[in-house]
Amino acid sequence: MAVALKDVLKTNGGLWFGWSGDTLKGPTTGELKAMRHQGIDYATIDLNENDYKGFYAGYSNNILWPLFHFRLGLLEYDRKQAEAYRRVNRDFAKALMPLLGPDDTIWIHDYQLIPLAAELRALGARQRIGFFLHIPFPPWAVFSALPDAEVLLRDLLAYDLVGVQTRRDLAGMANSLQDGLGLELDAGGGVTSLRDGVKRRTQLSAHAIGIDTRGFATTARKAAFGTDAQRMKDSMGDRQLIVGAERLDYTKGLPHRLRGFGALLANFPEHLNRVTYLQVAARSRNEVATYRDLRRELDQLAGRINGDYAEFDWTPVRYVARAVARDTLAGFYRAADVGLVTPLRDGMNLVAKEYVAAQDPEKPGVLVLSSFAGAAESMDGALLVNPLDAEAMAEQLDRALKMPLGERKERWATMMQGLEEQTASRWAENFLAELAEQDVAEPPPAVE
Ligand code: ADQ
Repeated sequence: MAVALKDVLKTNGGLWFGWSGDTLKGPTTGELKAMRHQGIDYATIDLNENDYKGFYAGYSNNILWPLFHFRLGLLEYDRKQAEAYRRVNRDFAKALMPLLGPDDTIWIHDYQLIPLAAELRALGARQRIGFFLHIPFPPWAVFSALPDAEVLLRDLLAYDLVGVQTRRDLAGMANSLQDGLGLELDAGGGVTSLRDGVKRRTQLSAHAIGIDTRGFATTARKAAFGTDAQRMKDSMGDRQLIVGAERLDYTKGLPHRLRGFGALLANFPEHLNRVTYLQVAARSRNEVATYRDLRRELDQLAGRINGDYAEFDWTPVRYVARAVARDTLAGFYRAADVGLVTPLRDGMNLVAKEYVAAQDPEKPGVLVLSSFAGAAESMDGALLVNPLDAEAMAEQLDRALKMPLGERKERWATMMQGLEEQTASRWAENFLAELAEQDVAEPPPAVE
């Protein structure tokens, strides 16, 4: 995503605005830090520790993240965090407002910043503002669990265009707007609302994010000759390789994947000592307790499978709990016979796309993909699984490991064609083109 947005900014000009990533001990100064790096202008502000905890770790990551991923049992609501979320969005709006030109287009990203347009509108912003949600959008039956559900839905109506990843998310959002606020979609897929006397139409649409397909394929091709990929291959002998990679997050279905792999070894013993599963899981959000618990669960599961099945010369699960360099990862994808991507919910899932882009066209591997990933909507060549069903995952893994070359090539080619059409740059261009088509809301007529 960052690559695509940087390309847009380099081509069209513009400013990247957001949190600096730094957390201050004292009160936030609200001071803007400006810098120019590789042809792009950045303006960032710091957060103080309280705001970091309330806005970022708290409301965004411990309330909105589980909510939007349908995990109501993990949602720990706290009104103070809701206030911090709003306050920080207001502070961002105040800092951004003086930087805006009258004809600027503003594109806001993701769940941390849903109220930003409403806060900008309150300060008088009349520019076109678009919003893209990178994660799923649940229907009202789930979304209504949030005490601030209606407030957040109304925040969406300050945008001219709201984009989500898939048709499923679009249906979720439309359902939430309808049942939560009583708003019906018009024939063009938009809703009209009134805010401070201004009538605005908000277009809703799905724009699946892609990757830099060609760039990633080239990285993978080169990485295959690198020392990391070579060491990996040497250590495998003639065994097959299954690969998984993600942030260590409970939405990614990592324990389910380990159980699925365990079921493969239990139900299809012909794979014993013939296949290795490499899982690379970059630690993430360690300040949230659920993430620490997940780490413990994975350590136990991986240890148990290895204890049960390992031989003196074979470790079934290789589990690396850290980030690895992008080209190393690309080399691992290319070396792997199966890419195993099994989130319980995921907006899109770029690992699925990267795995396919990284394959050798002459001997491509097979993607085993959760039907709950947004990517499943467009990746027809994958073997789909429900990650909650370990036996079914084992069956699909067995099928993938034994799939004849002809079928592998056919499945890969259809997916690769899709990825070449739906790149990250195309995603950004399409979103911005649709935003440019939206009429700017007219101010109310002046009272004589
Ligand atoms: P994420 O939840 O972060 O993104 P994803 O789309 O899979 O999930 O992107 C992860 C990225 O991190 C990939 O580029 C991957 O290569 C990289 N990565 C994963 N594990 C790594 C590791 N161990 N070491 C190094 N790099 C690693 C959110 C949403 C997704 C949506 C994207 C983009 O949750 O659903 O696809 O935004 O919109």
